[in-house]
Amino acid sequence: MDGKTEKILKERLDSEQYKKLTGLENEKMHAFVAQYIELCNPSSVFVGTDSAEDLEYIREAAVRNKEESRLSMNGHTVHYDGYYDQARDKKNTKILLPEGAKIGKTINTIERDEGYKEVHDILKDIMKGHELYVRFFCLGPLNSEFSIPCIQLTDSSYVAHSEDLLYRQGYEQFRSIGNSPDFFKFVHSEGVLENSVSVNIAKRRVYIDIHEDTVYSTNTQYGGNTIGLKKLAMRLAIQKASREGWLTEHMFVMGVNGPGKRASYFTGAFPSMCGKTSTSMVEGEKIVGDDIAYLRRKNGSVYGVNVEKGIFGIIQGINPKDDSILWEALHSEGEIIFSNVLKTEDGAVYWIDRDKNPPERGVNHSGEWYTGKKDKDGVAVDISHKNARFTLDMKLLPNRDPEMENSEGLKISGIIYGGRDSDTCVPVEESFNWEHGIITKGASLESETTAATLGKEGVRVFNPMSNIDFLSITIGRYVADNLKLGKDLSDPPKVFSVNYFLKDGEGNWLNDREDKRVWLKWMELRTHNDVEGIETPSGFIPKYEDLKALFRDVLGKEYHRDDYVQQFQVRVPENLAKVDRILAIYKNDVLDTPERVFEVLGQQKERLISAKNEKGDYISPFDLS
Ligand code: SPV
Ligand code: MN
Repeated sequence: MDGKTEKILKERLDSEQYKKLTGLENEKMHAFVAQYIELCNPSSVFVGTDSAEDLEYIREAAVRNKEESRLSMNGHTVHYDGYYDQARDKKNTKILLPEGAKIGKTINTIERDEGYKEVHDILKDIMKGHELYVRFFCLGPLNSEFSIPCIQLTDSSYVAHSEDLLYRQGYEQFRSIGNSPDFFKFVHSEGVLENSVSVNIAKRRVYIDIHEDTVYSTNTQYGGNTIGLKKLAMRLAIQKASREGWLTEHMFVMGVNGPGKRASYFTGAFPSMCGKTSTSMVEGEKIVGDDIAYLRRKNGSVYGVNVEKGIFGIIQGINPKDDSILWEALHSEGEIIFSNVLKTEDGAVYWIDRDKNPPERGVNHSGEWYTGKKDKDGVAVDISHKNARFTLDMKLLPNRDPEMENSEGLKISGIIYGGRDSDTCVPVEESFNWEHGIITKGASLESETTAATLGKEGVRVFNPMSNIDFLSITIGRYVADNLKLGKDLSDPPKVFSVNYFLKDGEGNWLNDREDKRVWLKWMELRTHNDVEGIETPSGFIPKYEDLKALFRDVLGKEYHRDDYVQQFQVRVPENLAKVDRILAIYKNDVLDTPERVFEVLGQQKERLISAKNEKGDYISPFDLS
């Protein structure tokens, strides 16, 4: 290490921490730690290895620093983010780009030198009076071609603690890379705290340096803005994947059990609040991961891994009937961080729609809370925040698939795209082939806004592969990378869409929440060609007989013909409108749309028009087979 680095580290680290840091011989890592200690100026520095003692230190620090407080159940703690710091800050999240570089208008950017100056000014002395935690993690399974070593600097013990639950420890992984400069770096500071929450929200920034693989996050605590390895690392990993020929996806990974002892792996991309975690957690199947996957071409197929090992999940609505496994885990002893929920006097927690007996008072993200409370703008304060979360290591879940640590990754049989769609797509459909699936399902994904998000309800938002918030490359290049992943493979995954949100003309749901368990089983059977599909203009849908049998076997329910027809009829006008909306976006808003996108969407449109001419606007599946 150079003289300046050595001087800073010797001065600012006690001998034990110095020994841990220099136990890893990596010059670039040492220089990075020294640079940000000097700039951020913490009062002390703690370096974490993978040891149980070091994990215990972080756990205790989170309580000592009052970023978390203990609940009555053993291992449970609660953390609060500031009232105005409850979600990802899209406006202040920017990619640093050299002058003149372009990545399209959906991605927020700032000129690199200007961004550096701004964020370095904010970081100056920001950790005064705070302890800095230096932590090592690994994205993806250890010792694998998927592994990406990471270093996190943060002055939040809550962030460090969350990462301990969510990511594989990486001190030893770092040792194995020696002096390699190839790792991701994160600098986070919560800034000045009052009542344990960040107060300088006006200086909240998430700035992403895709050339140096570094992300800076300031004056915020909410996990989506601060947990470096989660959505911040995704931007770096999407760049890296594009350079190296693989994919970083906003996807769960799960094993679906088929006949006999067969299990087939699926990945699934859904925008936030569209049932992604609950799908990956359904009863009877196995969870590998609920949020982020890396996918690679291998052995004539696609292999995937869960980038994480824990879940940072939405808690609103979790109830014993629909989420039996999570419900049980959230009510058992074990290390769980609840965030932005209501804490009652007896140290229990409550969230929106937990059950029908909400307590009348307690403490939540707004401070002391009581029924009818309004905030300073006169807006009613819910019992918990809509984006309130739980954080746990998946080892607390009985349905966790131990194959998640397989360093080879898992062979993916199917990829699922799902969004919130009240009137267009059928509940489940298989595409004709990889290219058709990527273009008409993944790259055409839309989701309707809900009452839970700001603005008007029911507005369709374009969200290709549910990854639009995290892209650090142009949409055209990203779609081209997706097309390439499955091209000419002998055994590519099948590509499906699901839609849990269909409504009838009166606004009633056409499906129950548990029906997704049937769609999963049908997709599993299709990946082995065990059942036939019915060809429609937009893909293959299930036959009534097959669903009838599955509804009976999986849910013990009678499935009626009328329901099938209502759910699976081809809605030609709505599908045509969707193709036109998507074509317009790729024509007008995307800089570098691959030509195949126009061709494949154009063919879909022609198929829809000829079906309409032959059979009318709404076509029963019985008129197709
Ligand atoms: C999501 O919103 O997609 C999440 C939570 O998984 S966050 O970490 O905020 O991205
Ligand atoms: Mn997510």
